[in-house]
Amino acid sequence: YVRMRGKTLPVNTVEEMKKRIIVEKPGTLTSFLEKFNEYMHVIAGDREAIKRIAREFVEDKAKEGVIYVEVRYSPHLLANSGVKEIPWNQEEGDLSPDEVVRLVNEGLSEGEREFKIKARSILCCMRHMPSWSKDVVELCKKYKDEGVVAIDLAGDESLNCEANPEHMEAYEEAVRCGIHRTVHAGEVGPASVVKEAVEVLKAERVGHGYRTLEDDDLYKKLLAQNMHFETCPISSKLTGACNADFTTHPVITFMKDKANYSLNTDDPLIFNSNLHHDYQTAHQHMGFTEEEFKRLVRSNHSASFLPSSISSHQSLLIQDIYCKTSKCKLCFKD
Ligand SMILES: *[C@@H]1O[C@H](CO)[C@@H](O)[C@H](O)[C@H]1NC(C)=O
Ligand SMILES: CC(=O)N[C@H]1CO[C@H](CO)[C@@H](O)[C@@H]1O
Repeated sequence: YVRMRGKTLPVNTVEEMKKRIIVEKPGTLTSFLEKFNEYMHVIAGDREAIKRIAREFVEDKAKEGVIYVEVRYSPHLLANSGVKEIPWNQEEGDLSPDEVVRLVNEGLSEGEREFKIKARSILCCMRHMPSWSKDVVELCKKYKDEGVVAIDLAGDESLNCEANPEHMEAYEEAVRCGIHRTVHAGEVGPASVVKEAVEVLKAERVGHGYRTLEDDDLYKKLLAQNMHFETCPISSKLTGACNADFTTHPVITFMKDKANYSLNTDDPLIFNSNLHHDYQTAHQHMGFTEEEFKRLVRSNHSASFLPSSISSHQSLLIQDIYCKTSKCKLCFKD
């Protein structure tokens, strides 16, 4: 398939590819992000691949027992036309970010029908590409009723700490148009990035947010506001964002303080992981009890970016799935 498109990967088999991209030992966020260079040039610009990945993503989540998922991506990083600075050293082609969003929406919808779960998407601005952000918010507006629920700001916080004016304008527009907002912040960057995300960009959820704990005043304020933290335990270990010792993980502080937070996978492909692995880690190494999982799953859903009429209906379903999952001992084996 890869050869058909005239593109090459540096390997011959899936196993070899896995070896190249899977992160097994703690590294840095920068080295983790470099893994995308190994394969994104093959997927970006390919209509069939993009739609198929979206559909199969829903299939994977359904198999994990998830019934509602929000998945995030950068439309620009999958396009090869109509983008300032075409990514991954691709030749100019004819797939625009707008069409990427339509393809992903189609793939997710097909997956929803086939696997009977709900899948929504969040479009990412990239810290190092402020010139894309205006497009991103426009795409969020355009596809608001077709599966896109929010805007995000992603990328390497360790290289690009402060939000650029173009990111700020995009987030202002999102606020103005009622687009939900989340921002990767305090993953490897300092607490000041979290402060900016919340105070300037008006984020309603903070992606990761571990380093919020370094600023006690900010942390207390966010606790009081019930700010939501999207934590990703396995990811945080492998990107070096947190200490590899899970028993001292910031998520434990969030748990003890009854913060508003969720457990998420981040990049299951590169971490060779899934949601059960994150829940299991929390159970085995962070002292999470069944009570806490129940509280999490219930508050998770109130933090989803679905309209509230849909989300109250979902609440029962999520609890139902939680019970099934715990009975089948997937999360709690050993
Ligand atoms: C948690 O945060 C989300 C996202 O901002 C918010 O919608 C939800 O109401 C919060 N939950 C609680 C219990 O405050
Ligand atoms: C803990 C928590 O936030 N629970 C909420 C989950 O969502 C339902 C329905 O929206 C609310 O009634 C709960 O208070």
